Amino acid sequence: MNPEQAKSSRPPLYLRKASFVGSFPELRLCPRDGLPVVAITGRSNSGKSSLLSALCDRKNLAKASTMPGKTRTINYFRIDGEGAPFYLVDLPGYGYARLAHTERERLRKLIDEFLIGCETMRLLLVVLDARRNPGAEEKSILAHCQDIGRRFLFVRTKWDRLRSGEQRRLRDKWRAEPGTMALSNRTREGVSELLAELRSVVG
Ligand SMILES: Nc1nc2c(ncn2[C@@H]2O[C@H](COP(=O)(O)OP(=O)(O)OP(=O)(O)O)[C@@H](O)[C@H]2O)c(=O)[nH]1
Ligand SMILES: [Mg+2]
Repeated sequence: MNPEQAKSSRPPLYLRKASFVGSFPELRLCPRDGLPVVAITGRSNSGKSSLLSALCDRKNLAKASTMPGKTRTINYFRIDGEGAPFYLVDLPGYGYARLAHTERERLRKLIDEFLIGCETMRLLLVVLDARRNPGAEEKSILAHCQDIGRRFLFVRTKWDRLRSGEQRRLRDKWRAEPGTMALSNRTREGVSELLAELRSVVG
C-alpha cells in the first residue's frame, strides 16, 4: 500500500461533539460570541443538511428533507471536540422553483446578508448535486466570494449517483477549477478530505 492509499483508507475523523444551538430567522439574531463559522449554502435539495449530518456522523442531525425547500432558517450547530470550538451553519436552500416568488426573494436576501455580514465566517461550502451544471446562483456566489476574499469550497454531492466514466470526466474538468470537490453523503466518499479542510480553517 502506498502512503496515499494508506491515508485514504484511514477512518474519517468525524466532528463527534455536535449540538444544535438554534434556528434563527435572520443574521442579526444569530449568536455573536466570536466563534468561527463554517457555513453551508446551496441549491435546495442539493444535500446541505445531509452533508452536515455526514460530517458529524449523526443520522438526521440536520433532518435531511424529503420535501425540497424545507430548511427556511439559519440553523446553528456547535462543534466541540479535539480542536477549538466552532459553528457549523446550515443555511436555507435557494432556487426552489415552487416557492412563492416573495419567499424565494426573502431567502435569497437572507443568504446574501449572511455571506456579507457574518464576520467570523472562515469558510463557505457551496453545495451542488454533481449531476447538475452550476447555474447563475452558484456562479454569482463563487464570484462574490472571490471578490471579497472569502474562502470557499464548491462541494459536488451525490457522487455515488454517477457512473465511473462520468466521474472521470468531471474530475478531469475540475482539475482546472481549484476548490471543487466530489463527495457522497451516502457512501462518505470525499468526507475525510472535507473534514481535513474544515480543521485547517478553524484551527
Ligand atoms: N444518493 C445520494 N443522495 C443524497 C446525497 N446527499 C443528499 N441526498 C438526498 O437528497 C435529498 C435532499 O437532501 P437534503 O440534505 O435534505 O438537501 P438540502 O440541500 O438540505 O435541502 P433543503 O434544505 O431543502 O434546501 C434527500 O433525499 C437526501 O437523502 C448523496 O450524496 N447521495
Ligand atoms: Mg436542508
